Amino acid sequence: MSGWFEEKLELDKGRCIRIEYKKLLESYKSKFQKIDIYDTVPFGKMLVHDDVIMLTEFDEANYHEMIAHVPFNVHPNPEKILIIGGGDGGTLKESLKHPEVKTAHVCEIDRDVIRLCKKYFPYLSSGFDNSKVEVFFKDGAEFVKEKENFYQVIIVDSSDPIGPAEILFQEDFYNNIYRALTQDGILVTQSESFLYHWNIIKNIASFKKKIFPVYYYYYTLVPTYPSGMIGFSFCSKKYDPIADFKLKKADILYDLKYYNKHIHKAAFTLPQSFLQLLRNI
Ligand code: SPD
Repeated sequence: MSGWFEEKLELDKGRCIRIEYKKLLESYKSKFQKIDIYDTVPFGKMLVHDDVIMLTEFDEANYHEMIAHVPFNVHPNPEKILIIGGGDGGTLKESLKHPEVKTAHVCEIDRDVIRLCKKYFPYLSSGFDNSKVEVFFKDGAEFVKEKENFYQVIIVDSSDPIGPAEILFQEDFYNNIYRALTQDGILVTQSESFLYHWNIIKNIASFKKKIFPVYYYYYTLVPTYPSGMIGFSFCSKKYDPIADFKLKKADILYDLKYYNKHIHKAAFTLPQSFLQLLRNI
């Protein structure tokens, strides 16, 4: 049946996102969350967790290309990588475009996300069948505790800091990530909108800056997320995302909708008031 989906997460702030759908294709209550898949009028299929939009076919590339290609085009040899969350497979799909990646671990707490995304978004989740990939159905915060000096790149492709992903926005988790990274490792995390979420960003930036010698915020445009954009934290033990950017690697990437070498640099250019906020932390 058709209708309107409403994301009411920010209703207390007087705003919500409203998208018309042709059909609710599936609604499943997993052990961790409600997972809905809609066929929408303007944006193709849409994945929703606990009534919060995770992705649409229209703009998922803007998010997945930017969370993945930025760190992979900075690190010279990202052989072993870890994706925490990312059960839809979009981040994995983009990561596997980098031939240097030899081992890709995905730690997703909810196996039903992978199952349903394989059914409704097969073009996104094809990476799960790649022989370089191993999937762990575990809590990401627990998983990283077991690793030391192992991954060149870790990507935290999480939902918002409520529900199962709350722990992925806490300081202890980032201390463990630091340990799990190699001496020249890079971490990229979903870090909300610089237009709407200053308090969350201020909080996570305060401990990320303490833990990592290199910290930057960059962003991408995603019209179906609150404020139409979303940002990422780029944290690194060694490499700078602009000074160490490998232009040539960016040039040989294929099948892209959003990312290119110009966007890579532009994404780190931030509005004055927000820059000020980050400098004062
Ligand atoms: N406000 C929703 C933010 C969701 C970010 N993660 C989406 C996961 C897509 N792989």
